[in-house]
Amino acid sequence: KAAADLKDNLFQHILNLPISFFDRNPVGRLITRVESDTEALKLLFTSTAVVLVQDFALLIGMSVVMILVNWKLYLLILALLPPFVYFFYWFQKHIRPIYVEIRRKVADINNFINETIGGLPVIQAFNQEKNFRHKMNLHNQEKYRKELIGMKLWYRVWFMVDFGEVLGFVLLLGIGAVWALKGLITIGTLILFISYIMRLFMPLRGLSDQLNVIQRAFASAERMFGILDSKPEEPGKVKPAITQFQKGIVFDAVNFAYEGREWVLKDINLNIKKGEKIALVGETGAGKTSIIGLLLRFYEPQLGKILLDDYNLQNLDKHILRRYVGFVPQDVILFPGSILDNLRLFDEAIPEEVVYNATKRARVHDKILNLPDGYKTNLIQRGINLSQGERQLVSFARALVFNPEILILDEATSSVDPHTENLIQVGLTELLKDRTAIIIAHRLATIQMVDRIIVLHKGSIVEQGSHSELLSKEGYYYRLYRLQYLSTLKEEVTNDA
Ligand code: DCP
Ligand code: MG
Repeated sequence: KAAADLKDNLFQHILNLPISFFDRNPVGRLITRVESDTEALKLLFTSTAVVLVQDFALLIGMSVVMILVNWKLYLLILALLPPFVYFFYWFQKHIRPIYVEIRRKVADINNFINETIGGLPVIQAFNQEKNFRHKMNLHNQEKYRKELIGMKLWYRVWFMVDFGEVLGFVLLLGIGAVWALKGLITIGTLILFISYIMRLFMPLRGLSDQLNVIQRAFASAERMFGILDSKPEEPGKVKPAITQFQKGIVFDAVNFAYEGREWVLKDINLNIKKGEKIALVGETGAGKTSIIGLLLRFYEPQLGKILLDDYNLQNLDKHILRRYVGFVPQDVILFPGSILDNLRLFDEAIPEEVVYNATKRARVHDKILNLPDGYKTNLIQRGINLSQGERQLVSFARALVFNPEILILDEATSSVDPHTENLIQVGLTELLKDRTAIIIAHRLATIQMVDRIIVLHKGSIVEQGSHSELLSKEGYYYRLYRLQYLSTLKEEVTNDA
């Protein structure tokens, strides 16, 4: 129960960690923490704790008998104890960091396997299986080397216990025999002590065995607490009484960088009124997705502030913020479960009718019905049993299911064929009538219906205005548009030819 609770706690903690945490901690490692590290702790509680109590009771019981029979002889044996205590102390001090490293290596290996298998199509297509096998081998060897160091330390302890047993035996036999000859003790006492000392070392050996498990468990615990200690996202304190998005979103002199690297967004000032539809355009890496990451509070800006209806996002309860927002991420994210589960994110309170309504708007309803199990079709491995475009449409429909006031589309339909995209455009215009929307698109033809186009260049806003305004300016947007327009024209010409 304790292990299951711990697993549950860890998982729930991870669910609430800020997205930036996952830039630093690869998934495979976290899986190791949640799954196998908790198991190591479980072992400590299930087997070790019981054995420890047993061994300890045996030690105490035998000590009592020995003291009662002959305390002087007992003291003699007790003299062996300090070096043991010291040795155990020495052992645990040296073994812990090694076990911590072994756990880290295990996590790295799990992560490597995870990411390699995920990328298998690329590895096989380029015939590079042997490189990955070699890399895996390196990981394994490193772990093996660490295990070996631990093992050697461990054998020293074993050796020490064995040696102690023999030493105790010799001492007893030597001194005890002399005492017995002198008549200080009886032969019976001597025999009792000799048989006891052998039994005394059994729990001690057991104890040192357990010490191994304990140290491994502590190493695992240390790694787990590393996660539990990482701060979950500040939830934000302000819970506004009004549950209605009223005014708009304001970016006020926002500057942002990932993890102390160079600025990705520089002095962003942006005022999006409620009901307004804006588009973010700009070349790859300009910072479009980053702006959205800030708005959803996946990341916090280092300078400046973002306001939603006069509430500083930093203080606003993140759940309230996110209730307003429907988000279609640039990379489609699907979960193991049916398409229906994916569309409503396992929230069974959402009626199926609402879901169908959304999928019809996203032009994916018929496509889903054509699948062998329709809406019950199980998505495996992040939806590899769907086409890229179908996945995008499901992701898009999901945002519509949640019927958000603010819709954020990050390249939501980039893999969808032009015909379907056109149909979606028509549906979207109608759908967005009373909503606020932020749309990122590389294909400029798809964003001409928005109220305002924001052009980003290297993290700064360089131009903004409507499609026709920006064209007449003959600046960045004009050049972007001409490039795309010309290339489509060329295509048509070659096709006609
Ligand atoms: N970046 C980073 N760490 C992350 C994500 C991004 O350091 N976790 C950097 C890489 C980019 C810059 O931030 O140079 C801007 O990234 P964006 O994702 O905001 O770029 P765009 O969305 O504009 O690019 P694209 O059109 O390719 O999606
Ligand atoms: Mg992007």
